[in-house]
Amino acid sequence: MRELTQEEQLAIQTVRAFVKNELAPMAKKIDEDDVFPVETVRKLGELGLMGMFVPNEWEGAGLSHYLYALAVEEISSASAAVGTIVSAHSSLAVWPILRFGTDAQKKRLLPPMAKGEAIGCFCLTEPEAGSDAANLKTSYSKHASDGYTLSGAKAFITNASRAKTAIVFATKDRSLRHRGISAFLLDMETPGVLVGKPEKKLGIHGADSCPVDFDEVFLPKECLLGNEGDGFRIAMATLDGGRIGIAAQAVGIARGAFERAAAYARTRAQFGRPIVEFQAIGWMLADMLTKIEASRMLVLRAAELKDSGGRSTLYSSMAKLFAAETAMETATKAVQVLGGYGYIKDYELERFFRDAKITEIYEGSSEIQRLVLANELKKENFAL
Ligand code: COS
Repeated sequence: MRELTQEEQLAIQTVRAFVKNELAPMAKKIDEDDVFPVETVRKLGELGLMGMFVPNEWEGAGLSHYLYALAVEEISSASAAVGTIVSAHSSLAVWPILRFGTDAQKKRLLPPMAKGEAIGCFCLTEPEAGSDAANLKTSYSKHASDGYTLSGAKAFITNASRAKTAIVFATKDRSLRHRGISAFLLDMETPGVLVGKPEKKLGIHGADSCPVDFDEVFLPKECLLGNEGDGFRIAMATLDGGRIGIAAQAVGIARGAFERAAAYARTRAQFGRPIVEFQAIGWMLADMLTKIEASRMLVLRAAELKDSGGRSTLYSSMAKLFAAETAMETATKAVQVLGGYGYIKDYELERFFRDAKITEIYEGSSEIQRLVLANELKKENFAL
């Protein structure tokens, strides 16, 4: 972990003030309403939090991935749903444009995205292509007028109901598996794009996950992101960053749950003393604290690698795996510390418990992270 620069210190103070004064008081309502929090996201945009690592040149805040990870943790410690919205927008939609887009694409798309005026989404997952992402069916073909026609169905697309800009992955020939896949930049208002109703989910209420259908959608040739056939590698490189965002979100969820459990254990008295004095509770809290801190270190290590321009696959997957399992374990134990109070909505812990689960599932399940890690360490040049 490194020292923050003066600019980063100022930025994180801004995030903390926003979280404390505006987001935390709204978090319960966002969960209960289960509606995309338009106003909150608008404020995030005003504060530069929808374009944190976008350079000033493209009207972003020009900060590091390191600071971005800390900010997503802060946001998620109050509202995991808002953490999801920020992370999916920033890591999965803004970053691939920044990394693989042409100057013209960046100039056109990044400024409104960095200000939160245009929300982004990432259309990879399909009803029958989740973990096996290369098996996707959404297809494209060359159009007579030098563009592309896109058809197919995507599933569980975060932010889709409000998104303006989508990164869509489609294949020209399924027999080529991942080598047939290309990435496209799509305006969600294009004719033929149909966004379905947000799914009713266990947690992260307010962060919409929708089915999206493409019915012969025409895309001019300027919409291709990177080269034809590079789509799968673009998706995987993007997910290396996305997994840092979700790991940071998991640290935030774990921290939110831990803080509530620790505060309760210090004040709740049973058998004549605060329950934190009982080893069963004190040790539970000690384990939570240790794992949260270890998770944060992995997240920040991955973010540092991303800032250095290196491939962060190994650390991204370790961070996502460990932080997600820590979030689930911490939230489960935190509910246990509060007992009956942990199980009722007034105490908010049940929200953290519900929200934690998704971190073990999306942007590559824990099983997929283990698979990625096992694949990495099979490589001849593997080194920590
Ligand atoms: N960065 C850049 N390129 C990568 C990469 C990465 N992190 N990981 C893999 N690649 C490249 C490989 O180098 C290979 O390239 P070549 O064309 O040169 O051979 C190509 O991508 C295919 O890699 P691989 O053979 O490992 O692909 P698989 O089909 O076996 O899939 C997994 C690998 C399972 C890891 C991948 O499908 C995956 O991550 N699945 C989960 C998807 C996911 O997270 N979905 C959530 C969506 S958002 S909610």
